[in-house]
Amino acid sequence: MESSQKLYRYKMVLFGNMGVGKTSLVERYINNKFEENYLSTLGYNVYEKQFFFEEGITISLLIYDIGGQEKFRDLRKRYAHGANTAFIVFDITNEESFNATLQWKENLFEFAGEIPFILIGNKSDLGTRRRVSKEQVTQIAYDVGAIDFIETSAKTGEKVEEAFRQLTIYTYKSYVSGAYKSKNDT
Ligand SMILES: Nc1nc2c(ncn2[C@@H]2O[C@H](COP(=O)(O)OP(=O)(O)O)[C@@H](O)[C@H]2O)c(=O)[nH]1
Ligand SMILES: [Mg+2]
Repeated sequence: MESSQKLYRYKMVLFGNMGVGKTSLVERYINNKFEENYLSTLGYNVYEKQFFFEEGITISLLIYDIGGQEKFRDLRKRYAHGANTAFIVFDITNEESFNATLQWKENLFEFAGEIPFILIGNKSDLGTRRRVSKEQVTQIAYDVGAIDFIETSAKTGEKVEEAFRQLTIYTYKSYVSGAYKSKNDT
């Protein structure tokens, strides 16, 4: 029995337009699979992924994936309540989803407080249909105060694990250092 094993648990949410690939990213990370079509779900699903960080420290990410009713503000509010960390996701082939980034950040902060988040440009496998330049993304990532910007493909799996891992570690480090105050502490 490991008596000195400490478990740190954080709630993560994903914000971004419908269709950008939020559910697909979660499915890829949790189950390592990709399906072209998902049935809309009501409410939200919760997954847990534990990450062995170092001797004696395990970080658990509770990943909340919002379902098809995500356009409703009340649901998003319930969904985001108490979240510690987030992805804000857009689709690199969809300009409208990119232009919504600032609004998503404001919505996230309104419901969850000022929590750390990574900006994700998903569908990197569709590079030939790219509608958003890396320069534009670097700028908006800076403007909204994202920890980082990562381009992923839930379809091929490119950078998906890295993105979740990076968020997990950054979240742990920032809450432990006191840079952010965990809602779960109060
Ligand atoms: N080519 C490609 N399609 C993707 C990717 N991620 C998601 N999709 C597709 O985009 C659509 C919306 O994905 P979904 O995960 O349901 O988006 P959500 O509404 O943000 O949860 C689905 O048809 C997915 O198969 C990706 O990385 N590449
Ligand atoms: Mg979804």
